[in-house]
Amino acid sequence: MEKQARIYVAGHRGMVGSAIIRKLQEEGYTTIITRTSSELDLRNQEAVADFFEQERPEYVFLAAAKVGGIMANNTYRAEFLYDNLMIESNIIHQAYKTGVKKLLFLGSSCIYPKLAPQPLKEEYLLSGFLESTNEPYAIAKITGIKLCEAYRSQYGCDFISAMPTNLYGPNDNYDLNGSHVLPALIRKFHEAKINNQPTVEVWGTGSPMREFLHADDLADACFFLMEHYNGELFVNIGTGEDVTIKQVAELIKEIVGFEGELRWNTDKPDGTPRKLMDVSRLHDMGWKHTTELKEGLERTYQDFLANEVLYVE
Ligand code: GFB
Repeated sequence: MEKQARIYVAGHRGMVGSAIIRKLQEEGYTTIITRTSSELDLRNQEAVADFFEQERPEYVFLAAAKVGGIMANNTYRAEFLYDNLMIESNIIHQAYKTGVKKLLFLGSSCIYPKLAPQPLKEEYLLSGFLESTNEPYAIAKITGIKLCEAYRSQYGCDFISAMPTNLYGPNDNYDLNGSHVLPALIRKFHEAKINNQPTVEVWGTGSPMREFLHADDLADACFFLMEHYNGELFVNIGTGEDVTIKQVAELIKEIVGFEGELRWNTDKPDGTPRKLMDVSRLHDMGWKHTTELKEGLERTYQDFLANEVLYVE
């Protein structure tokens, strides 16, 4: 990508999009195009068509999506399917129509079958049943991958897809009903410490395993792929290491300095037992993450403290 290139980052206010913007700015890109959701409803086909006609982006990072943790996925099943299908269909189709040079679509590790062998290799896609709590989101993300593949094979578009593992970092969602596990636990332990509560409720059994990647590492990998990859097969992005929810809960408890007890609520779902990414393709290309979990969580807790008023309305 030339430094003056017109780059559209869809979803720039979210955790992923904002990390991509920081990375592009750091690299000296000067023409970054953004729209808030109130300026442009990405579910609206006509509005997206007008936007692409007017702005004519040359490169697109498709980081806009309706996202959330296990409860949000399971509760708002219709929106997780509809909103995500509309957003990605509209953007990918208009990118094709207006001759975008390259597009990167971001998916999720939940595209893999619930009981796929570990670690998850890219070729395990569509080899078994999905996990039920996030099936609508996974179906939408699988569709996004297939859209990129189809526009590539039929029209020769350079559209690539990347599948990040579970993410965390600045601008995460700290709403306890909608958030993922790390921001939820940072907030719960912090508030419990401040209010001298004896216990904190943690969901599920604690036995599921998750891999966590810092959003800045993800942005770095997205930039790397945009510069160096133009294959048909999507690419996993992760650290290649995972921990149990119990281990990560203990780690956050220690970082925040909460001294009470954890109370496991097994009425809440565990979700997928394990979803560890096989990141050997990305490693073979020459990219590796730099932020380890403990350091990343310490930074994230500092960011939470600095922005608590913004993050917790
Ligand atoms: O991060 P999380 O919501 O999403 O939950 P998934 C991960 C694990 O942490 C589950 C447990 O086993 C939860 O039961 N957990 C423990 C908690 N305490 C909490 C808590 O207070 N809040 C939350 N949210 N979880 C999502 C998918 O799955 O991951 C999406 O639903 C997407 O589609 C995303 O793929 C990356 O890892 O289970």
